[in-house]
Amino acid sequence: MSTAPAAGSTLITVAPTGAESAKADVPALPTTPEELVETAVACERAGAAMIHLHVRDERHEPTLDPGLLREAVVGVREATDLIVQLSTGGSVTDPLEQRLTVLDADPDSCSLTCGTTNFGDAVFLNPWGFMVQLYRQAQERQVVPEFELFELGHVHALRRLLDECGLPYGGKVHADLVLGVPGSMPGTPQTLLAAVAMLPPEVTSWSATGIGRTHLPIAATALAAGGHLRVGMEDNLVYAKGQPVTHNRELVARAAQLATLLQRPPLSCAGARELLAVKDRRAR
Ligand code: KMH
Ligand code: ZN
Repeated sequence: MSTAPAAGSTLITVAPTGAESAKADVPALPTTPEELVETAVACERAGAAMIHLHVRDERHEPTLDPGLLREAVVGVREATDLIVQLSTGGSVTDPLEQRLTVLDADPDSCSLTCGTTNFGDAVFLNPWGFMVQLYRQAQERQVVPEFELFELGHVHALRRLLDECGLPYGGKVHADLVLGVPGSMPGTPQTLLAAVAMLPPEVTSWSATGIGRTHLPIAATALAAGGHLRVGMEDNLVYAKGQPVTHNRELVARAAQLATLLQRPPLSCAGARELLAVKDRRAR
C-alpha cells in the first residue's frame, strides 16, 4: 500500500462509546439507545459516514446482548445513512464465543482485530482460530470487516488472513490502524507510516486513530499520508487541554474541518458505501 498523498475525500468513522469509560465518570458518553441514535444523527450531519458501535445495558455497562445489539443497529439504520459497524472486540472480559454471536445482529460491517495485544493493564485476546472463524462468518453473511491493527505484527497477520481466507465480501479490504493504546504500538507519525508501508497490496483503503493525546497528530499524519480518519469518545475524551469532549459531534466536526483544510473533504455516506463495498441493508 502506497504512502503517497491521495487525492479524494476522507471517510470519517465515529466510535462514540467504546467499552472502557464509565458513564459515571463521563456523563457525555452515549450509552442508551436514544443517546446512540441522537449521536449518530448529529455525527452524520457533522461529516461522519460510518459508526463503530459498542452497546451498553440499562446500567450503562458494556454488553453483547443480542437484543440490544440488534436494537442499536436498527435504530441507527432507520435514523441515518451511516454504515453501521458493530464491534466484535467488545470489552476485554467478553468471552470469544460470545463475540462470535455479534454478526447475528446483521450489521453492515464489523471490526476484526488481527491479533492479541496488550491493552492497558489487560490483554485483548484475538487468537488466530478466532480471527479465522470470525472472518469466515463475515464472508458468509456478506458483512464487510474492518481489520483493526494495533501492532505491526497485526499487519503481518492480516497478510496471513488474506492468504488463508481470501478477500472480504465485496472485494475491498479496509484496515484501521489503532495507535497509542498503552502497551501496544505508540501513537507517533513514524509508527503510523511504518505500519502503512507494511500494509498488504490488497488493502484498498485505511484509516487511523490515535488514543488520547495522540488523536490529533495521528489524524494529521493519516490525512497527509492518504488515509482516512476514525475519531470519537471511544478513543479520546479530551478535545483540547482542559476541555473535555461534550459530544462526539465535536470530534467529527473537527476532523471534517481538518480534512477539508487538507483538500480532502468528508466522504458522503453514499461514497463510503462505494469505498467499502458494503451490502445495502437499508429498507427502501
Ligand atoms: N474494547 C476493546 C477491548 C473493537 O471494537 O473491535 C476492543 C475494541 C476493538 O474496542
Ligand atoms: Zn471498539
